[in-house]
Amino acid sequence: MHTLLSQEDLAFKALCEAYVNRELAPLARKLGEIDDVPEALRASLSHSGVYAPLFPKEYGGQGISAVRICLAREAIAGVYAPADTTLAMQGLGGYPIVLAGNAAQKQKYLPALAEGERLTTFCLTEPEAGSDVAAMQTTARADGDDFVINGRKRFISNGYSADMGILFARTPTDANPKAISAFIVEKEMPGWNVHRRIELMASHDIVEFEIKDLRVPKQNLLGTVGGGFKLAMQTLDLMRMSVGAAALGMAQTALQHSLQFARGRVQFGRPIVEFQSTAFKLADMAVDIEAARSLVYLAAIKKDKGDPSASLHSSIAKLYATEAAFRCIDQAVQIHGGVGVVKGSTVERLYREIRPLRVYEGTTEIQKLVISSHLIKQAGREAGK
Ligand code: COS
Repeated sequence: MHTLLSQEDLAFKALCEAYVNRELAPLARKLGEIDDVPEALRASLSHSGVYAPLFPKEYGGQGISAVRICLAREAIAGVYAPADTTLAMQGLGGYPIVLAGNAAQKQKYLPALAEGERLTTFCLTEPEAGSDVAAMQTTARADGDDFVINGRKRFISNGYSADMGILFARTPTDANPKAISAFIVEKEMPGWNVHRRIELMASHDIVEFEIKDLRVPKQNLLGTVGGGFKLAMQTLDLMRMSVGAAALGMAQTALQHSLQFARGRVQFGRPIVEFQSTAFKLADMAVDIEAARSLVYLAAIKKDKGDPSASLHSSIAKLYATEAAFRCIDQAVQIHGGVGVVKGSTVERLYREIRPLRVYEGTTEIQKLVISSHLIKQAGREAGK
């Protein structure tokens, strides 16, 4: 698969892997499972260079590259999931500004995000609007020079640690009563409060926000009134395939640990790797990983080329890679036997960490909806020819 990558992509991949081995892995051992972004992690990520493919050159990045976002997530996620979450949120909260920000907004926010000086988040999901984004109930009402926002946002990753975020709210007009708009919000703005922190099966900075009379200056409207839904979808188009890349990184770690374990673990007088029941599991894992890698890189390459089928392929890659990684990690636990279910073992941690990836940024079932709707539209176009 690596033959598909350019020399520059391979150099970036090597940079990410060197950073992970040299700095992130020791930091992960020191910090352990965390539910916020400590200063040490913030600082480490900000000088690592991994944010660079999320931002244009003129704002401190190296140019948006889906391939490199995927390479960074693949290298990081299997070693330290909280670092991967922070990288992902910098993309989810930064890319809407890249897509729809005006010159002043880009200048104000993007360099600080590219530097890692500010952390951001993406406030889309609500208690009554998870898969069904259009059902959102948070509203923004124009009032003088501001919008006044009221509502709730739930399952917001890095919500506790982020300094700012992109917040989506309903802005009904006579012409479009269902309009949704996007706003740039900052932690200091009164009315944007963490209502509660949410404890997940694997430690994660994730919160529910209560938004009460949050006054956001009109200059913080991102894009056009009513342009928020498409902006959210376009952002997910870029980032969904990279969830697949993160899953791939986790599965790869599970395979490496399983191989090492199976070569050393002796049962019935032989290392268990010599039993076909183990060897076949390892082979199944390798096949799943290679297939997932192919789909993730293909989607990312299509995205970088501006291929119109990139959205379809992003969903295919997210769906396949997260499901495949879940299968691999389950097999890894099986190979490890009792050791695999001991709290604190690598595969036990991965087993908890992989599960949410089949849910967030669009469940597997939502990816199937997106994929089938592309197929149906395509068939309609062909029938109309
Ligand atoms: N890019 C640009 N525009 C898009 C788009 C995309 N990827 N996907 C949809 N749109 C547009 C459609 O073209 C349509 O435009 P028109 O009204 O001009 O025709 C509009 O957006 C509405 O699209 P659609 O009818 O498909 O919207 P639905 O309400 O049926 O919802 C899904 C579509 C289910 C795909 C969407 O709600 C979704 O992605 N849900 C999952 C949310 C999610 O991932 N949450 C995780 C939060 S982040 S951790």
